[in-house]
Amino acid sequence: MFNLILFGPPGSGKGTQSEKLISTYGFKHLSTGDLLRSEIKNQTKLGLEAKSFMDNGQLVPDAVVIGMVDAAIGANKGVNGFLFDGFPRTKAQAIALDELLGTHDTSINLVLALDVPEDELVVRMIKRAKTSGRSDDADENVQKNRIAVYKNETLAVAEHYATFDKVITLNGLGDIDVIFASLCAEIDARA
Ligand code: B4P
Repeated sequence: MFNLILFGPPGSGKGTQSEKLISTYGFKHLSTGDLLRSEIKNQTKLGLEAKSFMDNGQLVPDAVVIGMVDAAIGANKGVNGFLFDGFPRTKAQAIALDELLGTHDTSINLVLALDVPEDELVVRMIKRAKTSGRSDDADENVQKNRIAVYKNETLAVAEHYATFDKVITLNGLGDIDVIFASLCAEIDARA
């Protein structure tokens, strides 16, 4: 089993590259952003709770997200590996993920971090806002807040996995297929 975290700031292309990686490697895709948006669409209690955090560019509380991931891992026993996209986003989530995977006798093999300059992130989110229908894309202040939250809370995830020598940082700027090829090279060297 090979478990991968695709890491990076909001708008760095995690979702874009995840789609390509799952069709090449057959990972089970676990995007907490997608799971949360599905809960909102279905107007579940969890979705209603998550929406106000997401609309403000804040993180949804750890306990809510960890519970959701626990259920998703439990529902997908026997897969070849997970691709975690947008999770973990805090050190507490990273520690919880390590424990969860441990109970299934597996662990994170690799963290691939996409490096994209801040001004490009904003450009991408403004562009995505035209088609995504996402309320968290539309407002520039919300985008700035998401980047600040990334710096204050999410960078600690990369630091956590760096202590286990599991992080590779790649250029996330430029042609999508070139970035994809560089991600594949790192996976192929280890899988
Ligand atoms: P997410 O759904 O995870 O989304 P994201 O970080 O905004 O974007 P991503 O990096 O996937 O970028 P994309 O490929 O779309 O999070 C949304 C919200 O959910 C969070 O703010 C938070 O509130 C909540 N949430 C999610 N997970 C959570 C957790 N674990 N804990 C707490 N809260 C959580 O790319 C962006 C755009 O750029 C696209 O339009 C794409 O077409 C374009 N693009 C991609 N690659 C490009 C390239 N190389 N060049 C030019 N454009 C490119």
